[in-house]
Amino acid sequence: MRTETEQTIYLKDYAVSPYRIVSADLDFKITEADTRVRAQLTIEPNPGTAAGTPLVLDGDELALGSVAIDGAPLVQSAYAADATSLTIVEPPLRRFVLETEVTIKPAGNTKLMGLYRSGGTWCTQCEAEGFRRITYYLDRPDNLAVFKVRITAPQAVAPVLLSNGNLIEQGDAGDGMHFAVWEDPFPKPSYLFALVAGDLGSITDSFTTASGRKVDLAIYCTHGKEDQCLWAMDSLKRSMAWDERRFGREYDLDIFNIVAVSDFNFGAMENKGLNIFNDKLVFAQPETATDADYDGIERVIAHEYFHNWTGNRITCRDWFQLCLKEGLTVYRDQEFTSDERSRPVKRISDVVTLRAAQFPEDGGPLAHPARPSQYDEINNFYTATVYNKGAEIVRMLATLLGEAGFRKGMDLYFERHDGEATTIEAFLAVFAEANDVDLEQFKTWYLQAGTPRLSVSDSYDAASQTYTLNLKQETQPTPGQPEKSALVLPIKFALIGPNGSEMSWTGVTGGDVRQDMIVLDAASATITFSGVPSKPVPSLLREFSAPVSMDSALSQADQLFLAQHDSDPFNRWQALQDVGMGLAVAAIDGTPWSDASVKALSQAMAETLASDTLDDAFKALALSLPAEAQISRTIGKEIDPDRVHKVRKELLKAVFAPLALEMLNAYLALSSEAPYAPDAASTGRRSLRNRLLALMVASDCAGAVGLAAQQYAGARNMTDRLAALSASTLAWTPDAAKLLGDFHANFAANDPLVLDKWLAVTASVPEDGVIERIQAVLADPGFPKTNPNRLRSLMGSFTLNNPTQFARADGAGFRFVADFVAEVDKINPQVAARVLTGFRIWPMLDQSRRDAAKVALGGLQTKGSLSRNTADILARMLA
Ligand code: 0A1
Ligand code: ZN
Repeated sequence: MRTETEQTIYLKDYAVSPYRIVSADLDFKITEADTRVRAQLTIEPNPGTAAGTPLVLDGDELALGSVAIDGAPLVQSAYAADATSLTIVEPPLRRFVLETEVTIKPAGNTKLMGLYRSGGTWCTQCEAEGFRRITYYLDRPDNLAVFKVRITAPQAVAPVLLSNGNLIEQGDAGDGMHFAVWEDPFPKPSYLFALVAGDLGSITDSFTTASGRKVDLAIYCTHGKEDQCLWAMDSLKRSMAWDERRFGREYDLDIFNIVAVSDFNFGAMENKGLNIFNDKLVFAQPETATDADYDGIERVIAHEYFHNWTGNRITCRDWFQLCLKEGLTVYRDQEFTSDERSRPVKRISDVVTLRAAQFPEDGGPLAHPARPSQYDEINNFYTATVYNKGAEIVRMLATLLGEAGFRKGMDLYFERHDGEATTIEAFLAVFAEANDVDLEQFKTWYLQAGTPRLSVSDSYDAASQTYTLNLKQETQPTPGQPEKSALVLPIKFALIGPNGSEMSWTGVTGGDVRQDMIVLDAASATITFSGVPSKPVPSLLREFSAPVSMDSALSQADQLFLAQHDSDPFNRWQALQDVGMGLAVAAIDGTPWSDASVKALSQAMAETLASDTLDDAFKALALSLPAEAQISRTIGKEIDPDRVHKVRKELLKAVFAPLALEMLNAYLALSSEAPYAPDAASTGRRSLRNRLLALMVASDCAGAVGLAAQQYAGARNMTDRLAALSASTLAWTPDAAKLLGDFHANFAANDPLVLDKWLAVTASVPEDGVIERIQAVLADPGFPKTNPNRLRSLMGSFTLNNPTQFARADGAGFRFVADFVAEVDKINPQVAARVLTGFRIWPMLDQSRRDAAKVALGGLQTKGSLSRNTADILARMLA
């Protein structure tokens, strides 16, 4: 059962606030010791508010100085302040100005919510509920106000003073202080407020919008890192142009600023006109950043920029609607990357991420709908379900409505809801109206948790030339949702004939079939195609058109046929994965693979590698077996991660060792002297070459260990160096320890973002001794336990990428992580809660591991005084 506590917030309880803040005049006086915040809030009663209705403002860790209304100080009895609120007992029933003065202490703010210091810089993070840690406010997304912000700070330590909107005044404030005044003309919720004060370098550029307006662009960063911001700037300009082309959306202010900071709980934040970024998603240079980093920067820069329309201009009415902005914006950033790079490669990568991050969430104790109906702690709902499944839901809408229909709906959404805080219902309504369709059943995707299982069987009748597909969908119960209903599944498909080309048919009965798509909206359907001259192989769920897990019951021969002939690249890739998965799962269940079946897969891999029509990036993805976690999830219960690891390793060897020569030749042919470039073709080339290296090392090919060491030493960019290092450490080659030491000494020691790579590699080694090594890192007095990037690289990698050591049968991994969570919870509850989510696999493990996990989680529960973030995850994990 879902846990319910006195702090549980329910969607059904949503009510408009009795008052609204229409404008906020904020005056910050920043000093080394503390920050004084004076707020003048212009407030009005909402229609229907009765006289005498108290005004309750949110607050958190604020030291209240004074309170006044319309300039007159309030007597003590006229207001009350406690740990979470300021109540004005009887506010006037007309427009008035509430003036408060509070003091906050950014330097001691290790939660990194509200105003805090990162390095020497003062910066803010307000989503979801951080603004209340800056001043008393109606800290809810449906209160839109215009902000004017005056910042006064010491000139020497904070020469740069930034906030949202436009700079309207600046000058000297005496005593070594200076000031700046910023005004944002667009009404916004408090979660989009931002302020930065620090000694920062910057790069500048400009973008001219389609309608000819010049926008000044700047990226601020630590001095000396300016030249590492160029890729981010390039990505920003391409994002701005793309949103105009693809969605007709122009930027609306004259300034767009980005600031990179080193201490940040998430990736980045879309504050109006002043995005704040985790610096790992800004800084890139070939010697320190990998292709994956370049990719992440381009994606997240685009994501935050796209929020300007989907999130800022149109925001969420309440936090239950989070996926209104997040699912839609992830969809938009995925489309951007698809248009800029390779669409099939992007689709495969996104599905790999979905399966690795969202499916386990949906199938475990933390499952929740994309639009949840209750929460204890909203920060625990910035999840793969809200983001990635949210994007899949939008993608299905686009698939069902077609490109033009989807665009019509989006246009209506922008036209109708600009300047509003709105809901999923309103979002769906514009698509229904613009396309004259009923989306009532489709809405269930937002309300129902769990990954539907789509089972397929088929038959062919040669006499009548009919082909029949039987489709069945089922979703398992999830916490709080024992009953599930049928969803609308758009299943893109084709029937492939014996010569490898797509077949047509003359008639269809029994289902909703639209050209290349079956729409299944019932629990099951039997669809018969007539006029089919020979037995086809069905290619189903092309492009992964719905986020389901599919049992297709195809034979290995049919899967390999698809791997060779399917014109949908996604399903070609999927077919190879399915063959590998089938062999691995059967072997773990006790049915070893036959020589013939492994040989057939090996052959298919060889053909993939040799193909002159497939591109390198696609080949790199195709030449792989499903990850251990993916295999475990397919098995679903009584998992023994050691056995999964062992069997996968043996299968990898059996499939790839016979290709040693082909792999080596291809590897050598892909070597390049060209200078590093982050374009799709160069990235694809490196990814295939590094994939081959990893396969050669993992399948014990002769000379591979030395080749990895050679690539490591001779690498001219971080992509190649890190790939050689992790190929060696994952297989724990005789060189691995030495290479790890070298990487630390020569690359990681002086660059925190490179150190993160070393931490992640170190924590992912699937060998005994790793826990002791991580403990030693944490025990080093120089290790910054307040920095989320460092902690996540170490502990996130351990819990998510090292199943054999995290889920050790003796429970040592679980105990270690539980102790870590208890300790870090006191410093940064968001980081602690996120690391704790790694335990979500525990119900699927075998008995002894389940018992060990329960003991560790139970021990954490008895610790007492856990943060709300961690207590919420823990309660759901154990429910
Ligand atoms: N809206 C941001 C995500 C975000 C959420 C919370 C944060 O701080 C605790 C920071 C960022 C995005 O989608 O990028
Ligand atoms: Zn977002």
